[in-house]
Amino acid sequence: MSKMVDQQTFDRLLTEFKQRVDQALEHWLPVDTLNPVSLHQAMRYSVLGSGKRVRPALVYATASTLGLPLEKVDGIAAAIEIIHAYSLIHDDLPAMDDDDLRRGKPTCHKQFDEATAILAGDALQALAFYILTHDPEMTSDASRRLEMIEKLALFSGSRGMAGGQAIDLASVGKEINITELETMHIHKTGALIRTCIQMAALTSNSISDVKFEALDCYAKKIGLSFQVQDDILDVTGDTETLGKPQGSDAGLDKPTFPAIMGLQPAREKALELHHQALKAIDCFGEEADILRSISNWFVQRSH
Ligand code: GRG
Repeated sequence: MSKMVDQQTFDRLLTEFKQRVDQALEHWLPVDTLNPVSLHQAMRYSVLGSGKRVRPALVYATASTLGLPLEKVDGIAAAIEIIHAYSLIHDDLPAMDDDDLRRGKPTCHKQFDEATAILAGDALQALAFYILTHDPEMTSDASRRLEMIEKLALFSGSRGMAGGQAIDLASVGKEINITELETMHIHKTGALIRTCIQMAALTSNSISDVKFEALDCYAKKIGLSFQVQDDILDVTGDTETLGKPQGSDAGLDKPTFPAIMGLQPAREKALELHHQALKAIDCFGEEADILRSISNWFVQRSH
């Protein structure tokens, strides 16, 4: 019977995934002695070091579930983490959330300056697509490579993450209902999480449509549970553990799951989404236990 991996194995796998993607990121990021030095420093500052590396973990866990060699997805994991880093840099800018702290350090525009932070985000976004066009391990099939590039473009653009951010900014100070809140997060956070799983699955030459759909359904559920837990932590977490100011969403008058439905119902919703995610991948055996554990991590995490 399928279950979750034990905590020790889970911690070991997460460390292994983090080390793999950190190595890939180091490989693809320009060195900080290269001109323009401050731009390259800002890119490296925002990508390397801390960060939970949730999205790379999902890429590797999907590859592992499908029995694929992890080298095939190093480039995908790095490209998605780089898109994530760009989104955080831009999200923190004065024109957006205007945050001073990210991952326990000054935000990119505080450490450097606003123009450098904007350019670092822009350059990181371009770098992600450069990786996908150049990584030799991903696939030897040019049309499959194009399909992967299309996924990342679609899910990170106006019909995905950037669109979700636009909905988010437009909803500040407004009363929105739970369906509207979900729509915002399905785009803002969920789209990139779906990309991780879909892109990793696309490196397989033999995955069935049924299994692809099962993984995508799992991704949709955990994309939302991750965000519900994020909102809960904004209320219950502390600044030091979160690495960003506690209460920052409430402070910006942003709609959140606990604000709309109450803290306890939000906790129950996160758990329900976790159980739906587990059910979605019922068609897999113990090879998917790592994905089951990641879903559990998403709703149990404290930062
Ligand atoms: C600016 C185009 C653009 C998009 C920004 C993702 C996003 C959209 C903004 C981030 C704002 C935010 C705090 C969203 C909540 C969920 C989330 C994505 C949290 C940050 O991701 P983690 O927890 O961060 O994976 P680490 O630091 O661990 O990588």
